[in-house]
Amino acid sequence: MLKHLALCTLLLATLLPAPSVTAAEATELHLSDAWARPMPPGARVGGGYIAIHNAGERTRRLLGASSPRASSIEIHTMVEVDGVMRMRRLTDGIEIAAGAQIALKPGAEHLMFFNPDPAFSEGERIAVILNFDGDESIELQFEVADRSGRAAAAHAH
Ligand SMILES: [Cu+2]
Repeated sequence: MLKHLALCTLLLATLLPAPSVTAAEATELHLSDAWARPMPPGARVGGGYIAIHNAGERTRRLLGASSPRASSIEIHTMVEVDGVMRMRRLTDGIEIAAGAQIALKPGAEHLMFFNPDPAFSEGERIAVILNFDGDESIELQFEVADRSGRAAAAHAH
């Protein structure tokens, strides 16, 4: 556990040159592997993915997100409807149990960026603010990966 926490802190330090935490106390939420998909020309939406580790002792919730590069961001999941996978908005956000790590990833929960202009292109960084319960907001950069979906910012851990 300690090793994991240390690694998370290290990744946070690497990925976030200027983390801003607006909560009164230091965050127990460790964010890593934040990346977004490059968008084909003309696309109106883009997908973003991230791992969130709740190192605290109480359940937390990701409530929403915003970015200067999108008109809005929704939290989506994928559900099967009549044999077809469809996206569905999670209006209550995503719960992160105490001690748990969740991963937003392709084919599962994800952030949906609406109307990025210009479209996300490989190699750029997208500023995003994630809003959690308890009035906690964390700003970080999502790195746009190559088309294979492999993020330069991705670290196995
Ligand atoms: Cu979506």
